[in-house]
Amino acid sequence: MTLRILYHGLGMAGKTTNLEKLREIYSDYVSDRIHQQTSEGRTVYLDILSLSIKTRSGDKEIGVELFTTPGQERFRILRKWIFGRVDGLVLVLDSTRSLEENLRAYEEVKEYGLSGVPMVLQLNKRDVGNLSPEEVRVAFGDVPLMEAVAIAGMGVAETFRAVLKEALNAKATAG
Ligand SMILES: Nc1nc2c(ncn2[C@@H]2O[C@H](COP(=O)(O)OP(=O)(O)OP(=O)(O)O)[C@@H](O)[C@H]2O)c(=O)[nH]1
Ligand SMILES: [Mg+2]
Repeated sequence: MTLRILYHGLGMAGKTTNLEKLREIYSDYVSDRIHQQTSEGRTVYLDILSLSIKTRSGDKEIGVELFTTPGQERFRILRKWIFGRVDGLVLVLDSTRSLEENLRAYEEVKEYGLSGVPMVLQLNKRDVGNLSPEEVRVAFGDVPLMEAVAIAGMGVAETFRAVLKEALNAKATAG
């Protein structure tokens, strides 16, 4: 079984940083990795981080492919391909941007037909931003919400574990 987990959010929200930190945290489990970036460090096509992890009981190995959407407008056309099959979604919210701006990223999720995909929210850039978790909860309701400082690695593994759990639960329910 391979699970595909998409990190989506506004440009510069911290999607690539999440994958970078996960690559460090799960370095023993990394099977492959692609990162294509512009000279300014923005993601061009996408990042892929491929992990091979064991279930809690240790009897099964599952592949997890993590990928991010490129935030820059000029790469918008690529997103239709990227949004193909997705088992779990992390919506990376940028605390330095308004709720309205962040909600635009969620509109894209719906536009691309992913509103039924298991989702968790990551409220990133807690070290510099003011967007409040309460405000986010009002907008999104009962969706799991993790606060993070991705550049410091805080909340990164927690977010990953949360989305993995949601994705696995959904798979188990679907049979
Ligand atoms: N202060 C602060 N900066 C962060 C945090 N997370 C990421 N950044 C910075 O924000 C910038 C953008 O981060 P990326 O991870 O490249 O963002 P992205 O969402 O992949 O951006 P695109 O690929 O262009 O869509 C970088 O300079 C990061 O170092 C955080 O928690 N706090
Ligand atoms: Mg990126």
